[in-house]
Amino acid sequence: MTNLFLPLVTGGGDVNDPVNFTFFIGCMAMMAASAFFFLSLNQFDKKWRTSVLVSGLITFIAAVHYWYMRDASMAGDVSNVTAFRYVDWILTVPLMCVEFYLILKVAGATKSLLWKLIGLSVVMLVTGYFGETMGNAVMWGTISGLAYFVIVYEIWLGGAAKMAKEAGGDVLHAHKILCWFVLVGWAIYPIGYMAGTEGWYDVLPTEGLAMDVWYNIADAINKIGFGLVIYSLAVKKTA
Ligand SMILES: *C/C=C(C)/C=C/C=C(C)/C=C/C1=C(C)CCCC1(C)C
Repeated sequence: MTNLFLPLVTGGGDVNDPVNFTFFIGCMAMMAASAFFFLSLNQFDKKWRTSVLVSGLITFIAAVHYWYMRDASMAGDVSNVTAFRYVDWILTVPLMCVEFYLILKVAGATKSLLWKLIGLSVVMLVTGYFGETMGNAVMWGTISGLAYFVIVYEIWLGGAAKMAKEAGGDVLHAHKILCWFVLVGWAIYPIGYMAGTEGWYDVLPTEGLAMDVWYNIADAINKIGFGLVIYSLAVKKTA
């Protein structure tokens, strides 16, 4: 098994290690999803093409970062994995905010809603990066978690929720599913963070899986699954 992959990487780590293995499979899944989204573009009405394009950009940006993270992980270069991880997120999470904005535009979503969501995600991610790289993981993680809760509030009960209700029908339905992704799918990330950093939560059984395995599983669910919700909304709206 190892020989099959070794020529492709610089490091020479063990592919059977769950962290390395999920980087390989995650990379492949993100590539396949990108091909799927990009090649489907022509079938949609112009208005919905941008949304599906953004789904493809999210998985494509992730695929490129997974390529590098896979290499860094095989080489045992943990700090580069962390850097690539957060560069990936700082690009893809705002694009997910753009997805919310694009589907709610029919109900009059404003740029201010978009910037609010983007601002909150930047706070969430920058503080998370500080927590992973500078110590004080509990403090930074708490600030990050607060920004995350405000995002959850905004889309479930705040301005975005009102617009989704106004839009109704397929848009409301898709918005609801995306809300569940953010509430449940995104909650996997703080679990991974707790598995990989030190704090009061060391007593919890989260250490059973390595931080990067949690993150890789979460990314597959949230990037590909989220994209498929947008895809199926575009299919319904085009039919
Ligand atoms: C495609 C990537 C996505 C959807 C990444 C999402 C990342 C998060 C929701 C991260 C959240 C964090 C916390 C809520 C607290 C601890 C630090 C983070 C950054 C892991």
